[in-house]
Amino acid sequence: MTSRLILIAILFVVWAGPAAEGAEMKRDILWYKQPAQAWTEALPLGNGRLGAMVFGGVAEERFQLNEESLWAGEPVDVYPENFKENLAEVQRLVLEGKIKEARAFGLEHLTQSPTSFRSYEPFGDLWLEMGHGGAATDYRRDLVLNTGIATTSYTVDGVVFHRETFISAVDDVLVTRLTASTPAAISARIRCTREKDMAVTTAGNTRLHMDGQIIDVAAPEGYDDNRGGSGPGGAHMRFAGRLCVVATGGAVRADGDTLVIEKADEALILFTAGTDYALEKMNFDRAIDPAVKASNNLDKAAAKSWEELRDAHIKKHRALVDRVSLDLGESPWPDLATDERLAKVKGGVMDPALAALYFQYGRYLLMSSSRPPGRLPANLQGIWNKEMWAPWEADYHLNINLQMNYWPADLCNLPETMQPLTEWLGELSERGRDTARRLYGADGWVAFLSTNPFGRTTPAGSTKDSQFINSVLDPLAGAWMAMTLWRHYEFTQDRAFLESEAYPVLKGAAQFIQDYLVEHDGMLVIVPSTSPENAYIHPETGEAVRITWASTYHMMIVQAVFEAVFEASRVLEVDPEFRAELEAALAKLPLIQVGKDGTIQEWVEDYKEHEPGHRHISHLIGFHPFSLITEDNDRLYTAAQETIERRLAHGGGHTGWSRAWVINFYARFQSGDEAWKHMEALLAKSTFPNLFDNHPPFQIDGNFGGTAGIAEMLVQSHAGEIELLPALPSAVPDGSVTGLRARGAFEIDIAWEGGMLKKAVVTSLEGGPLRLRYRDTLREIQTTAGQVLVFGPDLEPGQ
Ligand code: FUC
Repeated sequence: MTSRLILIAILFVVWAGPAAEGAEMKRDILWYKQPAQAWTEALPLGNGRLGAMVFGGVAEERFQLNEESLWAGEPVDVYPENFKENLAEVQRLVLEGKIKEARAFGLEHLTQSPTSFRSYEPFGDLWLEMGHGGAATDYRRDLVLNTGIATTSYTVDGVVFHRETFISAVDDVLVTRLTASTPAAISARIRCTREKDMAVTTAGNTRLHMDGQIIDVAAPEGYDDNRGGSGPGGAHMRFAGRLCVVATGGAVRADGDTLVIEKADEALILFTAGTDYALEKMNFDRAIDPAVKASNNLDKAAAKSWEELRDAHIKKHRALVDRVSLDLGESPWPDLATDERLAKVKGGVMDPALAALYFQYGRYLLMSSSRPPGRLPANLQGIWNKEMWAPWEADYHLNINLQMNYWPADLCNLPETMQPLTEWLGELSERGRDTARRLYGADGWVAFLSTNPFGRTTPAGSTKDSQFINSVLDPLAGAWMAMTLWRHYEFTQDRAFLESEAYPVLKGAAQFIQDYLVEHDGMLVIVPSTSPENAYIHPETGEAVRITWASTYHMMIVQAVFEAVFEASRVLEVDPEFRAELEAALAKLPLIQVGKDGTIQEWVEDYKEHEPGHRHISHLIGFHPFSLITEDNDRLYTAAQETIERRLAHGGGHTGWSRAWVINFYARFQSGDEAWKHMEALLAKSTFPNLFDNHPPFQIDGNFGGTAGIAEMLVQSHAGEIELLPALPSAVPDGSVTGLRARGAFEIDIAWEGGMLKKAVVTSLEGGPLRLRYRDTLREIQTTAGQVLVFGPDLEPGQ
């Protein structure tokens, strides 16, 4: 047998092996013909808590490791004195049009050091220095999204080597298995490294212990270096990693701070890690010993065989992944590697199958970075970060980014990814209640632009200026985030969730807003206000300024939150008085204005924008992700279209997430071809070889926004109906999707042909009214829980 045939045989055996895998499984695979040279070529694994980037090296394998809670710093909040009184002064100045004075006064009185917090950190790197040489043939590495297993295989000196790695959500460990086509061929040195503050020791001949406590690093250039809390040597987070090797044949021995595998037939390496972070405290809990936690975890996993670990992992993984399948047609280059196909798109030839892969990858990334055993939501980089000070701290940004991360959660049938977000947001809102009271004397809770696992709910920013402009001026960022919980209820109809988890958070957001609103000219408005992160040209001074009152962005959040809380309280039959107050307040909100250029006015006056092509398109949140502007309102709908066109004409959509938002906008405009054009641009301009979104730099929101955008081309349910194929691109005339979800708790399968609906299957998960639309046909049916309805091309009942 040639080595290639052996390789194929091994691949087949491995593939056909586990009973958990059905023969019918369609495989979504990222694959490459060479090892990753850069981090953005490596392949991500994750179980919601642990993350790894697999490089697939030959002479040396590298797993760059993450643990979701490994953050520098500690809880630090800042409470400028007399905030409420000084805010009142800023409000007065803004309403009198004294913007410059308002800015100077606010900057001085509403900010306080430390303005910033520290960063999410990588755990370190696990290296496997292979005993064989580096000259390999028949190289291939891949990531099978359906199983969550990354595989590297190659031949050196006639021996086929094979490495499979996954991170199990069942056993909470990273598992890698090394095999070879001949006995006694596995020799490797195993090292674990981290830039700072970690001791590595061996325990016996088969274990590595990594123990540490974070030591501060310097803030990046441009930051006010005033991060507060404990500095160097202070009380930062403790962490530990535990690794063991189980070899078959040969020997394993300790050598300094490394382990050496000698001439084994096969070797299994298990790794896990933990910290002393406790979500309930949003702080360290020194009663938690991360080393004990990690060791216990490792011991349990090490008692299991490779097959047991792998089969349990695959079963759990597939239970989520398999819910949705998507076929957008064949790739023009089915035999090319993923990076080669991406290069073709960059060269101007779209690949529909690559878009479908991107979609499944988005689902894969969300479940890998936000699900139990994880407790924290997906941050700006999901869970994957290699920098000791990550861009924007890899924090939670609440003025689009964290929201976008969860756009696919329900739509793409991964409701369990909402769990960490829900719990974290619940804890955050508790901290935010204290802040609302202390800073504003307000009820409810507040959170600003950027926050973290330590529950920062006071304004933050890298400098005082950014603390004031991005945070102080945007106290409704948390309220926008709360709407994600409302959407989860809309999709699931889970009343218990609404009652115990969503409603307290939503109501608190509405209470804060209620207290923060100011009566002005008979209207209720937000003062001061801003529109993330854009500026307008002040008509008198000609300067670019960002302070205003009643920005469209803010007033849309107010309306959306009030309407959601109104509806939620009605569903739960609670708070009738509060509901009446909200209703009265809703009647006093200013109407959305259309500017003289025909666009939705971003600011309270029809100012000239400073950056007409700005990446943030916040004045359209009423259109998407909210549905305050729908086709029913012709004037605003047309203005929303003009808005996006104007942004794009001036270079908008140039960052990954901004482009992803544009895809969603066009899907909502039912312009499938435009949406597709921007999907192509997302791949061509903002995607790395490992299909990570390139903001730049890597930022995961674009992946999630793009994923949701593709789903929104196929099913929408924001306007009181479930609409099938609302924005089907003409480039995708034939295809199918199964398992998407819609509001009202429905699961949707669709097949289409020649650009037309062929068949739809709607499963009613909870029972209730179904309003199903395809083009001009609307069917209204009362369903029962579990009912499966089949429809033909004109939505006539079929089979
Ligand atoms: C906001 C955006 C940037 C980036 C950062 C994380 O500041 O304007 O584009 O996404 O968040």
